[in-house]
Formats: sequence, C-alpha cells, structure tokens
Amino acid sequence: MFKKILIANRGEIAMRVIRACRILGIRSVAIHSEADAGALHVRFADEAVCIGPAEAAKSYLNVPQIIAAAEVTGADAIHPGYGFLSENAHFADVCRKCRLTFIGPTPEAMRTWGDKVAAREAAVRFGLPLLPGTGVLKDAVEAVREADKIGYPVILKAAGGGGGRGMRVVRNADELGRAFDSATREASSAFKNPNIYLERYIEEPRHIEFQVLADQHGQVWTLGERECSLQRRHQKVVEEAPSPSMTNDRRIRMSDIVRHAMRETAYTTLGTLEFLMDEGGELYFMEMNTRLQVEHPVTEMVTGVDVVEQQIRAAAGERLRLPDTRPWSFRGHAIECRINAEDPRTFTPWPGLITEYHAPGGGGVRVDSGVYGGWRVPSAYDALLAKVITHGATRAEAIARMRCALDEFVIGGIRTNIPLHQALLREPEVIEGRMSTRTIERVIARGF
Ligand code: MV4
Repeated sequence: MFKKILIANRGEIAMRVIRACRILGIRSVAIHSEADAGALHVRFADEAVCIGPAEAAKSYLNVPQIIAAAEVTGADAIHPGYGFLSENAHFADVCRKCRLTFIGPTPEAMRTWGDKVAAREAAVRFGLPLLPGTGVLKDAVEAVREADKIGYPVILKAAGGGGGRGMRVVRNADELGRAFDSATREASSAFKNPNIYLERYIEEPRHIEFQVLADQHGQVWTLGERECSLQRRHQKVVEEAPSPSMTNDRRIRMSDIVRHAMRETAYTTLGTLEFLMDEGGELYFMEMNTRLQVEHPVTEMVTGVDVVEQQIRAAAGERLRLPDTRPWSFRGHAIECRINAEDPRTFTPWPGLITEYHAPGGGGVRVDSGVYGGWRVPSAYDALLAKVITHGATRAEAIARMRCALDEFVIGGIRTNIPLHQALLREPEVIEGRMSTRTIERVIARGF
C-alpha cells in the first residue's frame, strides 16, 4: 500500500481523498495555489505545498510543479480527484515515467475512452448498446447520406468533445451542410480535433450512468446506476441512486453488459459509463468518464462501499475483497444536491467572504464540504462549495430528509443555489421521479 499520496486537487474532493487516506493509514500531501493558502484541504492534509498563483493553468494544472511537489515530499502516488488533470493521459504518462502511481486507469484506457469515436468503436466491439450513428465523417455529402439512413432529427458531435460541448442538433437535410461546417470549425479550435460524427437525436432523454470498479486481477464490480437528469448547461445539479426510472430487469441486464465490456478491455480502478435513456426506457451508451465523479457519494450510500478507498486499493495493486455488491441489492435511496456559490436564478458565480456557516446534520445526512465560515471563496475556480447527500429507506424519505437539510444549511455573505434546490424538491416531476434533462429549464422559466 502507498505510504503517502499527493492530492492534485482542491475543495471538497481534496477533503474527500484526505479522509480516505486517513482511513487507510496513508499520509496526505495537499497542493494549493496562492489563493487557496487558507483553504480547508490545506489545513487538514498532513503536509501542504504551494505550487503557484491563483490561475489554474499555473497551479492545479501545472504538471512540472505538481511532480516536483510529489518528489520533494516523497509521495508515492498522486490522486487527481475530478476535473483539472484527472482525465489527462499525458499527465498519467508523466507520472508513470517519474515512478509515481497515478490513481486511475492506464493512460491507454484514458486515451481510448477520451476520444468519442474510439469509445464508440470500443463500445460496439464489446457489446454496449449504441444509438444508430456513424464513425468520423469525411464531408457534408457523406453526412447527408448517413443522416438519410439514420432518419431526422440527428445530432452532430465532436470526436474530441464530451460533456455536451460541440454538439449540433439538425432537423433536416437543408440545415446539415452548414451545421457540418460550423461544427468542424468549432471542434478544430475548441478540441484541436476537427473530427465529427452523427447520431440519432433523442428529444428529451434521461441521463443514467453506471459506476464500475475493477482491480488489476480481472475482478469487475458494477455498483449500480445513478440518475443525473437534473442538469443545467451540462452541469449536474441533483443526482440520485438508484434511478427511479430503472426496472430491476434492465439494471441486471445492463450491469452484466457493462461488467463484460470492462473485463474485455481490462479496465482498472473507477469508471463511469454514461447512457441516455429514451422515452421507452432503452439505454444507449454515450461516453465513459475515467475518473472519480462528483456524485459518487450517492452510490456509496446505497451500496455501503467506500469507492475512494477501493479506488486507492485497486491502484496499489491489491486484490479487492468486496461483499457481493450486485447492484440489485441497494440499501434504500440516496440523493445529492450540489451547493454552488452562485445566484440561484441567473447562475452568475458569487465568490466572496462566507460570514456565517452552519452545516445540516441528523440521521441519514452527509455533507462533503470544502469551505468554512470566515473563508473567502476565490473567484478563480468552479462554484462548488459543498454537497449535501441524504439517505432514506425509500426515495420519499431521502427527499424529506433533503428538504430538512437544505432548510438547516446556513451560508451567509454570498449567494448560493439552495433556493433552486428547494424549488426543485417542490416540483411534481421531481417528486414523482419523472424528471428529464429539460426539467430544470422549465422550473427556471416558470420562476420560483
Ligand atoms: C445526446 C442527446 C440527444 N441525442 N445525444 C450531452 C452530454 C453528452 N454526454 C451527451 N449529451 C447529449 N447527447 C443524442 N443522440 C442529448 C444530450 C443532452 C444531454 C445529455 C445528458 C444530460 C443532459 C443533456 C442536456 C442536453 C443534451
């Protein structure tokens, strides 16, 4: 097992990894920017190294400085958290060359799943269900010919994109030529990869994702699914496990397919496979995230597995010894609300001094926070302050506990999106589990 882990991240996820290190008896090293000198993760790690100015490109994304900090402190592994360098295959290569264990999959796996066209090809080969679609398109003429076969509406996507960036919905052949050209141009400049492909478009999908965990000895677990349909501009706002729209039958079938695909590709550590669900409940593979995700706590609460602890054990080469985590034996239901420093109606970021802070508590309530009262939220990073996760025997109980927790959460001095969460938990679509990726925009348009 590792003796010391450097955490190449900040905020609540750095705190989450520090906790896992403590449980495993591993020393932790925080890195931080000048703007984060007083941050919570700096206070709670065993050691801390300042690696640069506030600007992420010069600190949390600064590969030479991070490697130097690991060497100076004698760390034997690096945990990248999410965002920043977590899906950067080049960083994983550098770690390997410097004999530091990157806590994640191999750089090869990161490259395959990071390229959307390569991921589609791997998905076909290993039996994951896909929407009708194409490989890389040569030109607009080929795009029109393929779209005629698939049927309109279709969606153009960038091979180098992901997370919703660089997509174009096209409703007829007349629009396709121009959309092809503008999507190609945008993909070249945004992702340095002009390749685009086509897929049949689903109008009002739900976002369902499966959590996988694999060790280096060929064992693969599927820790069930999460429902993440409540999003705004491709940012998730509320997540839950299990999905209220999933039947047990479909869950078992999809878990088996996912487990088989991960075994065939010799995938290791944690991963998440994103699917779209259509109106009929069918699931189609979209993309794979090769990292720990923000919303992992809902899976932890319904499976009882500490996924960060297991991720670290798997990266260290341990043979994982998990209880039988067949996903159809969930324990109750869990919901997570992401608490952001932003105006709840306009989503304008709202950094500043936190003058008052009181976190909720009680049975079935978990708060993963990266902040404290008296700290100034810097403007240089994303707006996520904390996550509230509630658990209950039933979905209704988890929601009731979340309502109480949100009412108790006091964050003074800045604006937060707590009022948006309170509105969402009054929304019939949400209460009845009928939400889609369009629900949030409807709630905002109606006003709250
Ligand atoms: C789609 C789609 C409809 N049809 N693909 C956005 C993120 C990326 N992972 C996939 N995305 C979508 N792909 C087809 N063929 C609709 C979306 C989409 C979406 C997906 C999940 C969650 C929120 C979303 C919001 C808008 C669009």
